[in-house]
Amino acid sequence: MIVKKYSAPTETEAVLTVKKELGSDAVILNVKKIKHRGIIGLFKKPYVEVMAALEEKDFVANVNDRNKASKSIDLRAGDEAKERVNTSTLPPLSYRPVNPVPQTMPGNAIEEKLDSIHGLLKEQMESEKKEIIDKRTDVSSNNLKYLKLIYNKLIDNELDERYANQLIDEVQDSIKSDNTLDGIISAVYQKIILKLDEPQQITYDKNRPKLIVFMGPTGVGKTTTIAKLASACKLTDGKNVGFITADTYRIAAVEQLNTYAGILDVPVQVIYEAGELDKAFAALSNCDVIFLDTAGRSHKDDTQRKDLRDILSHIDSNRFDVEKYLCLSATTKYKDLCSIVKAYSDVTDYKLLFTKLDETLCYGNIYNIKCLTGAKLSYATHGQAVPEDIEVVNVQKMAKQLLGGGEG
Ligand SMILES: Nc1nc2c(ncn2[C@@H]2O[C@H](COP(=O)(O)OP(=O)(O)OP(=O)(O)O)[C@@H](O)[C@H]2O)c(=O)[nH]1
Ligand SMILES: [Mg+2]
Repeated sequence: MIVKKYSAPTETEAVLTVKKELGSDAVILNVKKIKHRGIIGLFKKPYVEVMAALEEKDFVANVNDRNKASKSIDLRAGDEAKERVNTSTLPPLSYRPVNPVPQTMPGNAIEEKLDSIHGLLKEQMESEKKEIIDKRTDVSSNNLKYLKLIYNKLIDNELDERYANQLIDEVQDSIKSDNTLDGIISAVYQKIILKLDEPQQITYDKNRPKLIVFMGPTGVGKTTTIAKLASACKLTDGKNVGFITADTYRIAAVEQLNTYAGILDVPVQVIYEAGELDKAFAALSNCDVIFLDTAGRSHKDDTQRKDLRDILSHIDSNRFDVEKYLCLSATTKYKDLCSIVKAYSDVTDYKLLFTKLDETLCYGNIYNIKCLTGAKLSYATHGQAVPEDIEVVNVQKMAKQLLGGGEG
């Protein structure tokens, strides 16, 4: 894994430099605003430091692909930018940071919060009486003890053993034999962020209206989440929004969406079967963004699942820029989540949207389901309040939580 720091006057410039140098697969590990210290610092403008990482294989591929004419850029902390970035030649920038982690630590430390994880693990190590036994018992080194403690922390946070082992194995392969606890925690932290990948959010296509389909089990928060996102679409992004509900199984469901539609002043169409979709699309022909709310169904019921398939097969992807979100509650048991995603395995290209993060202390299942499905993460909701209780998944925060940093 390649980890590099880039500094620039603004976050956008720093991220553009990352994308230019490491390519669009690079993952932003951290963003911090740096103020110059001392009296001289009062006269200097603050700058932004971005830490980015990339799997080595991607880096090699990017280097090979990179235009030979492009010169290297030295934007180390404190240095003046030696070359301005020509933004017109860069790959598309999909990164929009949400809640960057506040930073106060200077220099090389990766995260202020990782210190507390370090303390936590150290304490645990001191109180650890029993011998650490794992498949690598024959090699006795501090590294293995540290890795074992980190492994236990990940399991405590409900990471599936399979994924925890995979993480530890990959980190073990990449660390030096005499690493410090800090170094090892940082390596695992960075690996988790790379695995969680850059979360996706709603994008707009200039040429086609957007159709956003919400799927998922009963009661996970689909309709509430639609209201949260629709509010941002309309009020922040200034889009013409419309709603379609296919949830006619519960009288209250139509009423619920109608209530949100009334508050937001957006039109609603109700459909009873997939065949009525075209009529609904025609009625919403002036909308830039249409949210389609499907009925929450038992993933175990084949007939109910067929209704969703009918709806999806009726959608013309040439006419609409379609995005599908599979809503899952972060409070659902891992075994049930596995069975739910299995039931949706024939639906292609969906994004994962996790709800009810406020009702759990452990986010391991989010990591597990991300790894299991390979689908991109998107938003996470953390409460019932509309529109505010939603954000794009903050992978840095999540990685810290998985390592025990969110405790207390
Ligand atoms: N604590 C918490 N509650 C939430 C969150 N999102 C939604 N809810 C609540 O979960 C309940 C169900 O929400 P809905 O939006 O009706 O869920 P749904 O998936 O549309 O349900 P069905 O249409 O019946 O399948 C409501 O009481 C919501 O207020 C969240 O992030 N946190
Ligand atoms: Mg609903």
